Amino acid sequence: MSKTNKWWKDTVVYQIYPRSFQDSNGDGIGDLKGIMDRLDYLQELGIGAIWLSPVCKSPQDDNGYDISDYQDIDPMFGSLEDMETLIAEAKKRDIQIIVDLVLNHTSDEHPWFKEARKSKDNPYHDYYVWRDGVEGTYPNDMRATFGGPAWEWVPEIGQYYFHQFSVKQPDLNWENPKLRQELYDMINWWMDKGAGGFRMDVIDQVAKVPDEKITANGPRLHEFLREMSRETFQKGDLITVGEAWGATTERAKLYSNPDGSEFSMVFQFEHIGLDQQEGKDKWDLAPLPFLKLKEILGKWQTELHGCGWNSLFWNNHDLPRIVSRWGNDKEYREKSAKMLATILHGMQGTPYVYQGEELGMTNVQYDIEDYRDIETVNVYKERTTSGYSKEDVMHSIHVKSRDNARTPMQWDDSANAGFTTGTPWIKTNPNYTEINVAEQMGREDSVFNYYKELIHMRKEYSVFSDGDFEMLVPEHPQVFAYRRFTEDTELLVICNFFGEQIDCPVAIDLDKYQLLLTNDKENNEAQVLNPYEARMYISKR
Ligand code: TEU
Ligand code: CA
Repeated sequence: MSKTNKWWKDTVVYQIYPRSFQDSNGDGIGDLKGIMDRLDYLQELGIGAIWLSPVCKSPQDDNGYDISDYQDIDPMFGSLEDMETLIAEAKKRDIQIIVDLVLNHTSDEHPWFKEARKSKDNPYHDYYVWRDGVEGTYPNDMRATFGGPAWEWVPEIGQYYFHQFSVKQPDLNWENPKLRQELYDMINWWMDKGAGGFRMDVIDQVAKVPDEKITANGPRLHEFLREMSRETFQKGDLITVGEAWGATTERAKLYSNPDGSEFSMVFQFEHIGLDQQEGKDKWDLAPLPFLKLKEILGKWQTELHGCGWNSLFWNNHDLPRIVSRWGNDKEYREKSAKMLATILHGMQGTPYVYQGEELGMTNVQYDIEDYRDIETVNVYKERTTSGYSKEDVMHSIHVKSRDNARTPMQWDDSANAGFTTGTPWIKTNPNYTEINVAEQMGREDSVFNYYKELIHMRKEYSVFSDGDFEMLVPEHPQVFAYRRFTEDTELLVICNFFGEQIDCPVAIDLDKYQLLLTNDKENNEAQVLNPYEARMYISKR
């Protein structure tokens, strides 16, 4: 147990993307009953919480991140009763359910928006962000994340509404205190239902000021978040995590202030943009600057120590698979997947495992017809009509598409990977016959069993949650190494990030340390690192 006694400091969170996890009724879409059937698997892995991507009622324009009823479940996933059962069944296994709150926008099919667009004096009008204008002349040139202008014309009332994402995701107006109260009531309702925590979608964008082209980190952001926390989270013992693409360490200290005034932690994305060309977007690929990766992760470790809390993740439903991205998904797939896990889980913070990451699941290379993600479909259209070659665009999509993370979970080598008896909503990665849960659970040296060990170690040694952090050999071009230390224990993590054998640049004192975990049991030469080799040492007592 960590010194500060916050349960979420010793736990590992598992993210489920419900539509791709487990289908229970053969319609090809994962659902809540499917998740219930797999709770024993998650308990075996050792996780303490599940972050469920949105399951509320939604037209599914953005796979549930466009909510039309915050207080009901989409029939595609089940019923409210199923959700209550899932929360209760998970609790029996000491697993909390983290509900995904999409508070920056709703669906355009949400009753609030349907009212809001009726007239300027409708009581719900001011729940959203409107600007007067004339058709064809946008209030300004802001663009939406999924392509096109960020403004949509509503002829009936002669106004534009603001949307940072798709046209079907109108932005909520947080300047309106009535709207904020309405959201808080809804959050409290989920707390009464037994939610163990919340993940907050693009929370750094709620305090926008469109006239000044401010989207992230608006001037009233932390004022709003403190109010929300006071009115809701602080009444419970929850894990709360905000998604904040624009977070700096300074801001993260506010978000994750140990006084509990905002959240438990945020997802920060500073390292996530490293393999793209500067000033361009995610599709404009660049090699990973390894030294920069170390510098950034190290900075977050030292700067938040004692005055904030990190979330640790390589993957989520928006990101390509880490083993394909920064590891090697060919001959060193298992080894590099374990190496990446070692780096992440040894650091201070709460680790997140995205479904399938614990198997070393990989990216896919589909034809454009087989992609389902709105962002991918739109960028293909946009780029192929604006001069990029089809080959270039498809290459970027293969490397970065969000659908890399959204292919069905690979349970076994039966048809459709055991995900569904019907036709899956998105094609299964053909490598499921080789990479799947059934195969890995039965094999001692699998990626699954390695994750399981990492998760258990965190519970056993408090140095994982409490220890100070020191980056070792920061300028070394191949090795990611660091030590963690408390008054009585030291943890030493050494990883070869690349595929060549090298001399270990860190001197390992074997009188002082004992090996805790390795992905290369065959190597007896402490001062030689094999390709993608990862080791964790702990000081002897
Ligand atoms: O993502 C926030 C976000 O900014 C992403 O759209 C990001 O820019 C993109 O994925 C990069 O490729 C959150 C959710 O995680 C995402 O799934 C939603 O689509 C988005 O918000 C809108 O709700
Ligand atoms: Ca289903």
